[in-house]
Amino acid sequence: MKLLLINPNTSGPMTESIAEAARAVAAPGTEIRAVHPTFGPVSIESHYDEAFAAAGVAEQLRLATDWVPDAVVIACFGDPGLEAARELTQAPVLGIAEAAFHAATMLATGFSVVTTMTRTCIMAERLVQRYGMHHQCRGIHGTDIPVLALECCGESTLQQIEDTARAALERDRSGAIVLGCAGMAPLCDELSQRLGVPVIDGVAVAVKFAEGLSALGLRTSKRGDYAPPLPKPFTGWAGPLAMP
Ligand code: 2AL
Repeated sequence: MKLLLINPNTSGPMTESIAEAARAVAAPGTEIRAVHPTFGPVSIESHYDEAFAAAGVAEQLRLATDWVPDAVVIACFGDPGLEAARELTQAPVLGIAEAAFHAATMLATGFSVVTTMTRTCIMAERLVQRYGMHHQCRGIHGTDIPVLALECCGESTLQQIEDTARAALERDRSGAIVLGCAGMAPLCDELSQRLGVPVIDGVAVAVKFAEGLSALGLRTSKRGDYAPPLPKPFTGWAGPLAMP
């Protein structure tokens, strides 16, 4: 199967490390193409960043005409542009936050999220509510590690995430940790070993869910609001992204 992995931020090195984490768990028959938008923020840490990132995700789906994917993964914890992406394709589209939350609820009665900047905790909280996960999500904890610092993550950054996760497990009485940034994907195995509880990286989980849905022949519903967007002109720089 062909899996389009979209990193909604425009960092090349982060796109590569996310792709590596995705390929490490992918089945032998899964071909992963990793891309990022041609415009927008290098990291996504605010509503403003997210607004551009959502358009960037749509751009990358519109560009995927010569290589039509069987499934799509949006690899940013805010799941920017997820529902727009579902309008644009029949392939299943998975956001890493939604995928990680679902996996966590199957592995523990309660989970905690450990993320990057504290300000993004509020954004994650709203995502949890939108997905109806507020009964199982017991806490969201910031480390104040900027997203781009995860590109070259040393022991002190890893230790900071581990310490925050340990405190979260204790304080929230949680059974699992959800990693709140795609840039944390390469750290998942090490953190799992250190913490001794399920540590869920949404990138890995979304790849496996995508493979499963695709293998079952399940596609995004085109009945209702995930039907293709109505054709109309777009103006200004967004002109080329208009639906014909
Ligand atoms: C993210 C993420 O996954 N990628 C990015 O640029 N920002 N999310 C986050 N909470 O830091």
